[in-house]
Amino acid sequence: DPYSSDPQRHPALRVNSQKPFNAEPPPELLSDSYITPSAIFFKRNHLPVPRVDPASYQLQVEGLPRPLSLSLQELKTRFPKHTVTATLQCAGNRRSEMNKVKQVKGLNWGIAAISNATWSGARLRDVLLAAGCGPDTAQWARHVQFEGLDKDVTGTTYGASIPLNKALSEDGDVLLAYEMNGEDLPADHGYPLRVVVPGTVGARNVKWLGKVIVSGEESSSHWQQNDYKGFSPSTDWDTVDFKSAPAIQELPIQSAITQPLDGAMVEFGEEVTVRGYAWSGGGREVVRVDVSLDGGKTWQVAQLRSGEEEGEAPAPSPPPGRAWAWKLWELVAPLPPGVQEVEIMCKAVDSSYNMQPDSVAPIWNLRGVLSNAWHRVRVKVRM
Ligand code: MTE
Ligand code: MO
Repeated sequence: DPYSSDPQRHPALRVNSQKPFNAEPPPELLSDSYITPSAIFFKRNHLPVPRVDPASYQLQVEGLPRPLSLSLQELKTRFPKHTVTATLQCAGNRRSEMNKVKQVKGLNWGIAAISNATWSGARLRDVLLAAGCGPDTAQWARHVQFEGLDKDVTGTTYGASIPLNKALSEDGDVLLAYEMNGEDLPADHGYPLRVVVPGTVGARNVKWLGKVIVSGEESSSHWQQNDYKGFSPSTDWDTVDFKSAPAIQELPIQSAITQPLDGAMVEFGEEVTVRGYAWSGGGREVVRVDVSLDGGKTWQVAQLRSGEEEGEAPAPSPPPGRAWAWKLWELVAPLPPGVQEVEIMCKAVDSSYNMQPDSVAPIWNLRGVLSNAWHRVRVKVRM
């Protein structure tokens, strides 16, 4: 069993698939802490977790004038340590809502294939510069490919790529991370080294990183070429042409309600506390979350939280274009009078005034990715 050396996991996780291991935390745990504890951070593995010996580990850096082979020690000592708080979201987060419209192919994620952590490591930019990346490189190179050390039975490794300009940008904050939440990366999250590409879809944040290749081409991997792309609702598996759509990089604006849960009971005459998360890709800051308790007739603006402690002074706004972390939000409001059931909905707005679509059908796609319609939960009122 290639999965026999997979690590132990937290029992609170909701398991979507055991082998490979895919799991998300219960939504109400997600909004309990601004920084998601690593143990309940969502886990998305395509393959068995490789066990990597940190003493003999070497990262290969190829495609540049001075190819490098770097030990973990060299990565930690030759390059300044940089820390970034960044939210990771799987392209398939909230896929289950697409499944309700029409069957899609993929893991049936709820609303918690998203989590927020503090990552530390060397800047990818610094490593590429050390390998001789310079003005000449931009003449021919466009992409940075990543290869994981996790393999399928045929020996094929997980792989993905990002645009070279994201990797080289001083404001891109792309990390070769060896720490998550102040500790060594856990096995499930890429020990000993992973790429963290803030603002970019989970799939490009390659774990158990073995190789970095600067190239004129995108990664040729299945996950870059024939997966993680968006299509029209009318595209089906007979007509889909994966070459016709770009690989997902930055994700669109997203928000969801983590409390109350769908189907919960609330007491008549009491106020209801609505909580959730909101995040946008590409470093676009969430500037507002609107919540409706009456099916969208009226909206109230939620309180946004971008720090750990309730009542703590809010963290200073990140520089424009570098808002990598989510905001948690809360609204306490009376229930509308005279109703037995309430539909609560939320929608977020980012700094480019991007907003979420109101319904799923117009954004439905065969792979169930980019599911970011207004999130709705129904609660019953006990009279
Ligand atoms: N990297 C490797 N090597 N293998 C993988 O299966 N899964 C990707 C990405 N990096 C994956 C990988 C996907 S699709 C996602 S959403 C994120 O890792 C999930 O990261 P997490 O498990 O740390 O939450
Ligand atoms: Mo993913």
